[in-house]
Amino acid sequence: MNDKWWQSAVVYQVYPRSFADSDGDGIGDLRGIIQHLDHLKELGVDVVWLSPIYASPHDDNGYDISDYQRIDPLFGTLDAFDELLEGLHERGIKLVMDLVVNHTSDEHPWFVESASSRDNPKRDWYWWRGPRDGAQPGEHGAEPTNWGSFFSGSAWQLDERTGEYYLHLFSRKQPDLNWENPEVRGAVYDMMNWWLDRGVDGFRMDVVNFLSKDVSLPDGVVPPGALWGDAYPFFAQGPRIHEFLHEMHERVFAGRDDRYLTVGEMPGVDIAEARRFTDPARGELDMVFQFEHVDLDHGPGGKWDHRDASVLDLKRNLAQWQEGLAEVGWNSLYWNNHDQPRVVSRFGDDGEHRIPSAKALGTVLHLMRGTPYVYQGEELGMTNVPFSTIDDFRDIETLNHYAEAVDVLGQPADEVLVALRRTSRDNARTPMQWSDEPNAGFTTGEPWITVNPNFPQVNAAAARADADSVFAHYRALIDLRHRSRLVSAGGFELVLPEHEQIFAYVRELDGGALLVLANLTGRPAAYDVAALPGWESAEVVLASGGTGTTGLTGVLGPWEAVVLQR
Ligand code: TEU
Repeated sequence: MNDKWWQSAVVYQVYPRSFADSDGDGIGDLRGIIQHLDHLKELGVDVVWLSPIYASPHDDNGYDISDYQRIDPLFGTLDAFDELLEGLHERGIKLVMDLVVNHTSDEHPWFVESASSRDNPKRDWYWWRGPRDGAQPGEHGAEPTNWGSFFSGSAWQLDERTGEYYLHLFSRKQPDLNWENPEVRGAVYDMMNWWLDRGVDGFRMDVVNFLSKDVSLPDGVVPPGALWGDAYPFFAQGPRIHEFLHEMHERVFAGRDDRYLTVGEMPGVDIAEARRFTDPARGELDMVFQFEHVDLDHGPGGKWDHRDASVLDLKRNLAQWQEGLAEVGWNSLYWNNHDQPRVVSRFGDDGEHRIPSAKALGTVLHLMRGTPYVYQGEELGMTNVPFSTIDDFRDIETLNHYAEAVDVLGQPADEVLVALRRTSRDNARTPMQWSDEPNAGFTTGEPWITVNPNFPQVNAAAARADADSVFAHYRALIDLRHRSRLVSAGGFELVLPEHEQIFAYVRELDGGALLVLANLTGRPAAYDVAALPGWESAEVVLASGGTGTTGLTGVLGPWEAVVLQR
């Protein structure tokens, strides 16, 4: 594969609600982002992915869109948007928008029309079905299928007026669009072209592997102890998904140059499918977000059911993806986004070893093959949040889960809270910590969600002034990817594969090689230098421990990471 620009690029995700508030209403906005562009420039990222800023009732913080071509007044205006785009482009940074077209808001005019009567011309733009055979609308168990929503409860909502149910894989305010209908697809492609013509550089596509459903809508198997059937086989990688994504490519990107980036968010996708989605010869997507490594600490009961993931689990899984996409396809590399708890609290150590563990995790991620994504605050080693009561949470998934677990399943509230503190998406959504000023410098008003109380220690002003900070280390990692084709294009080989503490791999290209060695535990880790032949006198190009690192010593300190080149 010829080098593509995004192989040596790093993407930074901005979650606008929590990035920076310029007008004191407690909610981040576009001008707030504009005021902090130099932070991104200094970090050295190539692309910003902006989570949704479109008009929305904010049932799911903007992932419920009521107008794809308007900016929500909470965030600003189209003028402010153009200014942001210009400010980024002036700094050589591209802007990728969030594309949320598996569903709209129920307040989108398309849905309002669709719901207005059974014979409305837009009725078929969404998934409408009558009650199950013989059942009355609204009756217990009358839903057309036994599918559950990601946000608890049934995936079907009865519309009293027309006596039919509509499908919503997420909240009831996020009805699923019917991609079988060519008018729906055409309307989406027009909207995408409108944004690209305005100057944006691509799209991150929300749950894009869910667009094609099995139109017979079968019931799912109900797992033991679960309330709902498992519908995943009927909406993920559905029968027409590759056709739809290829059509989108043809209708939106094919006639343009190759400055754009497309990344598909794909919960549950496996290696074989990911290879198909990203095979350049097929003309679908540039890369995917897969979920296997961030699902490793989920038990049989799903995301709220924690199990420990070992270093072996993590590195084996990441290495499988490296090998699986080695010849064909491309992967995204991420630990964090707005849906995941903070990596330093999850796979690292957010206490004594916060800084070295954040650096070690960043190192092993960034130097693999793929395009790394940094989620706002990750470059500071931001941590999970000590939420005290259910009233501290804001996320619909979290709040609905709490209500269902406590009220329907009768689980003890304090146990459910323990799971929320560990896993809730709100851990990623507290305000960006800019400084040690009130509210971490995020807002002069009352923040929409609590600020992590560790902001006096963990903040951008302190990190930018400290040569040994997580920020400085992320800068160095990004710089290394820019400079080294070993990182952007080299092959990948796992070394010390059975080591229970160390994640180590070699990147090789044209006779040169990089060795990445990281201890992903808080205990010293000894290794056999003889198992790494040829690396004894290699040069250290990057180390998490700062200065004084001297190549292969046979032992790594707690969370120590070192990168050698020969
Ligand atoms: O997320 C899709 C998704 O399946 C999950 O990661 C989801 O966030 C949830 O945690 C599952 O347990 C995307 C967006 O990233 C997310 O913010 C939205 O809420 C969701 O789609 C609906 O648009």
